[in-house]
Amino acid sequence: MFEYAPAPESVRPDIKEHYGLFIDGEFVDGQDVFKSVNPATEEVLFTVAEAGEADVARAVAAARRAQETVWGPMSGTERGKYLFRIARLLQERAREFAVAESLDNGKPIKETRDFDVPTAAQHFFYHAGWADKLSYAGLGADPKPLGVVGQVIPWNFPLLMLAWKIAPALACGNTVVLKPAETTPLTALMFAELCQEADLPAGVVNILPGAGAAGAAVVNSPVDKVAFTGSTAVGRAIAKAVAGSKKKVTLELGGKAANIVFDDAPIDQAVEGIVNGIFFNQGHVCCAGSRLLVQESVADDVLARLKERVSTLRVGDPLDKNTDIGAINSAEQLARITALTEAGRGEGADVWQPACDLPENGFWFRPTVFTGVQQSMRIAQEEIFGPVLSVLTFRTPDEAIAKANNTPYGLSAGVWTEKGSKILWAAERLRAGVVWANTFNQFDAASPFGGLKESGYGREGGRQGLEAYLDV
Ligand code: TXE
Repeated sequence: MFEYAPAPESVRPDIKEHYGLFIDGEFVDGQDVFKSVNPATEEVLFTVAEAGEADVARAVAAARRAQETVWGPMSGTERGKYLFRIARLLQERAREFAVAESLDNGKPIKETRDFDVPTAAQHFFYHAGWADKLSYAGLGADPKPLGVVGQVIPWNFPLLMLAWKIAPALACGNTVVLKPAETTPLTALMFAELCQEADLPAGVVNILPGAGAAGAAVVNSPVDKVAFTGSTAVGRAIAKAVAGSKKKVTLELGGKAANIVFDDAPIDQAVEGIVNGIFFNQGHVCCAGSRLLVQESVADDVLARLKERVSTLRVGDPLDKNTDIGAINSAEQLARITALTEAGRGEGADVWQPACDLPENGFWFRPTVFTGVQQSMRIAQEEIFGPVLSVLTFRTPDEAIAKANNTPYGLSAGVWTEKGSKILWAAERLRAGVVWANTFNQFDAASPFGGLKESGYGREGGRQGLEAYLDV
């Protein structure tokens, strides 16, 4: 996608022993301190200040001042220059960010190196280009920023979710108070340092680490808009909290995507797509292809090839370039995955895992494939958010669509077939915000992303993503 600035392979990020909250351009103390742990070793990586209500209030006031006096009145051309500068600095420090993300999150370095960091940089480049062209976005002649935006993000793509939130908000002339997830604040804090390096005016970006209480404080503060990515339960609580206020809200929540393999699909290609769909990022992906729907006539063949392929996946050290599946992000998430997997066994599904050694310390889960899955089972309905695939079969295309749509979610889906007409037929019937055909997990800053049903509302990316940050 983008060329990296040359850097030695062994580059290590300069991780500080302690980070403060980033408010009004400076690192300051918070109400408390918490630890961030490397999920692959359980060692403490650093300590970080935790934001309380008073800190959030100070950050929102700083963001308000910056929005009204500097960032809002600034020309789009000038704002774009800052965003380009941020994008270039991210590229220059790409190796460092990739290693830091793998250490704090547990995901494999080949993913942070080839996906998370370059895609985050791309998001800033893309939105830098919009900053002086908002009147051409087809959203009205003179769209205005909303003001101060409160943003709460999850731990599965810490830097990328930050980019998805901050880049469009800033391009549109808003300022930001962002709370990263409690288990993965590192790259957000490094991004704060990068904002200083870019000479971004104080108060335009504020980063406030903390847990759910800090997130709730951001949601309840006098911001003009709330943007959230996370669980459906918290999304629901946020929608209730802002109901009746002037605050706008967009929610990107969970998913239970169907990856549908028809009998005329290119099977080897489909198997790669199934593996990528569920095992990318340990399955900590809202749009993960967590349900495989395979046509009965090819099911045995697909499953045999799938198991063979899954047996080759390497589980282990996130910093090893050959690792395919890294650490589970936290003990809590490991417990959730384990509990749902046990529920699948209990409900009578057949479980298969390849033999592989797991490191002694840290949080790990073997790639897991459930067959004999019924639609009513919890593993067919609930988001597991781990490397666990539930396989169901179908006989006719109509049955495939009915099964695919039979969950509370509607974020994404995949279709594998030789026939273009079947792709269009399926895409029209699938209740999902994103449908991939003969591929999976493809993202582009120019392409709007978001869900239907309990997967939330609003779009991120593309021209449509700007609408969430403008009065039009
Ligand atoms: O999510 P939470 P968790 C799903 C996935 C996972 C489950 C639980 O199924 O197994 O959610 O994960 C902040 N007000 N997804 O517990 O709690 C929190 O601090 C405001 C799907 O980690 O939703 C963090 O910053 N904020 C998902 C963020 O919300 C609150 C990504 C997400 O945490 C809050 C993550 C509150 N009351 C989990 N409570 C996706 N869509 O990609 C917590 N937070």
